[in-house]
Amino acid sequence: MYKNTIIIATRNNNKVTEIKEIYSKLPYEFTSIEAFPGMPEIVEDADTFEGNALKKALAVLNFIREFPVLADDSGLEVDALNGAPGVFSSRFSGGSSRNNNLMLLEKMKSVLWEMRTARFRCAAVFIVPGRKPTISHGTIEGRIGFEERGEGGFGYDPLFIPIDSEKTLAQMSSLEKNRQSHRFKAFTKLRSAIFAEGA
Ligand code: ITT
Repeated sequence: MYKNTIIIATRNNNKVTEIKEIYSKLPYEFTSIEAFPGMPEIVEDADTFEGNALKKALAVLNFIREFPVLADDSGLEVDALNGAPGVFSSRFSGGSSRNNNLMLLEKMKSVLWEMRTARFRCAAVFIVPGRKPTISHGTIEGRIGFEERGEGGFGYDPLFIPIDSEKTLAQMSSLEKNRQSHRFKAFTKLRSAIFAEGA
């Protein structure tokens, strides 16, 4: 119906790679918004991941109009920081991902291992022109390490150690991360909606 093309509404190329890998067996072609120049900037000012994911999906759908759209809003919640950085994850330090990690380590420097619990959350949205959006959620529980470890993944991955793992997400292969991540769980739940909508 839509020539098998689905648009991924993110400017984060790491997310695009992960979503394509999670959906690698689906018979669709996934295209990032980078292929559509002139897209207006999307202001992510909702106070939930779901709200921001819906904003991204609808903004891209309204701009492109003819293809179904997938969007992802995600972030890290740290219990010792009362859930921060949360929806501010990408803007935590106002600088790069590296600066976000250094700032997180600094804020956690006196927090003991047992109290370093945290989780990544992902809200994923799928929307077909003229239909209601489908929303799903995924989380992965873990702890914040005492130093950055690993070169893989992106964002806070060098600090995030899943429960039952000794490695950070950044020390895992992309397949290992993508078997358990918040993004994997949220996007796996969306599969049936994608088929049901006949994208
Ligand atoms: P888009 O809005 O264009 O999708 P973004 O990177 O700004 O790209 P978000 O607003 O969803 O995306 O912010 C997510 C931030 O949360 C991201 O920049 C990372 O800092 C962090 N994050 C989300 N998922 C992550 C993951 O799998 N590993 C490490 N950090 C992650």
